[in-house]
Amino acid sequence: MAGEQNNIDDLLLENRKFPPPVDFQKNALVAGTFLYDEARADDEGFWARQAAELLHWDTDWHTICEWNLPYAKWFVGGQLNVSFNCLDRHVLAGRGDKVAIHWEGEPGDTRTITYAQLLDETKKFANVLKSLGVAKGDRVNIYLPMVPEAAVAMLACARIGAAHSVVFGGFSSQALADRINDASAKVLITADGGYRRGEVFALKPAADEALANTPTIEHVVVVKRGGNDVNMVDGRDHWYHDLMAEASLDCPAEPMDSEQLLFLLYTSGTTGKPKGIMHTTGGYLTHVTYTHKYVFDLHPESDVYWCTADVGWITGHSYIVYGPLSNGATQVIYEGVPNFPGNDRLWSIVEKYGVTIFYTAPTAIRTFMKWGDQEPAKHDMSSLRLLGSVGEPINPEAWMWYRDTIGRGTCPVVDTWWQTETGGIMISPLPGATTLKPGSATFPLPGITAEVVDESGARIDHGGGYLTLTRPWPGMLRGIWGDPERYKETYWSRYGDRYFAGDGAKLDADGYLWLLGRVDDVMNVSGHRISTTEVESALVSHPAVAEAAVVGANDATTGQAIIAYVTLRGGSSVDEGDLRNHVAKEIGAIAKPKTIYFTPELPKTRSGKIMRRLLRDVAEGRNLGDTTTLADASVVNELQKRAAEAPSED
Ligand code: 7RM
Repeated sequence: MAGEQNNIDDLLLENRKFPPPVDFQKNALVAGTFLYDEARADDEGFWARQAAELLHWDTDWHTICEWNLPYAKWFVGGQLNVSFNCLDRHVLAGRGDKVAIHWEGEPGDTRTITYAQLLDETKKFANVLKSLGVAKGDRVNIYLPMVPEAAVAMLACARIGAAHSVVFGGFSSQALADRINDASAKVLITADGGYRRGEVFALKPAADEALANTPTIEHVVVVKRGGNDVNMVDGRDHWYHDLMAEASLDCPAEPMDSEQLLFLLYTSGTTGKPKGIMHTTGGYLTHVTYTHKYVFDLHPESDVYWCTADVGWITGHSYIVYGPLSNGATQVIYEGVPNFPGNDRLWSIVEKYGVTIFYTAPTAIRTFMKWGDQEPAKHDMSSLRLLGSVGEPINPEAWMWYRDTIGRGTCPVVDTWWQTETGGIMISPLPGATTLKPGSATFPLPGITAEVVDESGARIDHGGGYLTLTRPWPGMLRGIWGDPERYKETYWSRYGDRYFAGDGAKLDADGYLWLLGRVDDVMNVSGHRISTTEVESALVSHPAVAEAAVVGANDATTGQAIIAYVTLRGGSSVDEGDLRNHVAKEIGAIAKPKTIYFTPELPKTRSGKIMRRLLRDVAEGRNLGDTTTLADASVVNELQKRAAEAPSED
């Protein structure tokens, strides 16, 4: 309950537990506590061992970690090349013919790309970049659909020490121009268009619009994918295939300093201009290689891994490009939407490629629930052995559905908490070692220390509060591009020398961590600080509900009142009053929504996060703020219309 400390209430009680299945444990990389024990005894030594074991270094480091709060440097003095680690070393070890990428286009066309082929493409494209004047330290913008060239472009930048800045193919020309200008990028890599929901969407025209206001761009490389007509500006714009036909295959990987800038990735945040999050070379690659291996219990010789993210999201950087390739994994990359041509597209891909490890977002899982159990039932998905989740808190019922319906009731589910800023996974089970609880990200990984603090910054060991990280970690952001003050202010000012993630979290009696959503979204009802996550989970635990978003809207009596937006499962219906009572029964009367709106869709970002800020605007009758990062803008217009029409409850 709300204490004097003004912490976040702890309302939801979840008692189900799932120890690692015996079969899974038999072959698991980690089945006991040894990694935790080692890391607890000496975390820097632990990370140094990971860096040495998992990566190829051209020069050894002299200092594991140099920590001048809030700036960290890792493996100082060490040198390595990221593309060498992701490609050359596998080929040199005789694994050149191993499939790196099973790529499936939305229309059904496919490409199979081995490590040797990916290396050749990367070397050639690195030479292309050089021929366009790109040098170490420069920035290159990437604005592509989910085609293999996106990975090639990123790896080619890494090979020559240029930093990439990937912008979601779905973002507007204005968003692209802002990001190019903030980074002063020299080259833009884009495509004519890509496939989405059965149609070609044009990218080059959007890029052209941006390019009218991006004075630093000297050259544009255009990948042919959509086949749509494009305008090519003489001298500035070049077809990827033309440049590649001329490019030399000779491009040795140059050793880079461990702290060489690897990429910028912009996070939109809820306020202000996008922040260019900076990631560097040695620490980042150590972190993503280590987490990809152990969290997904990767057996590269037999696993087929599939992460459904877009490369424009940090998950695509860390767990499609860098982590899996560094580990020599075989993976699936799919270009399109999950419901083309039918709602079973993903499951047909699982069956076709024999996917063993599947990593997706809660928003996708709840959408699959909405579409119904008959879709996965059409396919043989017995190859799956491990499931992962990332991006938002996963409601316990969605977790159970995922495990039961996608994972046959036997696959462990790893709920992985992390951020663009953390670079890689921070809080997650190890599937062969951790007893799972549905909806809990469980514990910090070996090498990571996370603590929950109260309003005053004091550590608490039970109940709700604010998630902080207490020690530097290798994949941590190195700053915000061009704005050191904002870096300090955003992450390092609220709780002394702790990193503040901006998320609420609680610890249960067994020490399990439960993420409670962004603290900016926490609702204040009659003095109770209520997390959006817990009310949403209570709503989703009703059998008729697939997805829910709640917000606190100004209320004359209670300060804020809970307004819920609910999407039902296919073929289900429920009475609003019954649903409100269901929430009261699950987590208490204080958390009962005042009003529930039923809606077929919720407003989401392109990476699938619910945009509660917009729902709050709708609920309080305000004009909508920035909607440029919304996946489908028509959703909020529809909700606004209904809010204006709806009689208010009570
Ligand atoms: C990887 C990614 C970061 C924010 C983070 C949280 C939320 C992500 C989980 C989660 C609960 C999770 N990077 N978040 N994963 N919340 N459980 N497993 O999403 O920069 O785009 O977003 O996403 O609020 O702070 S991100």
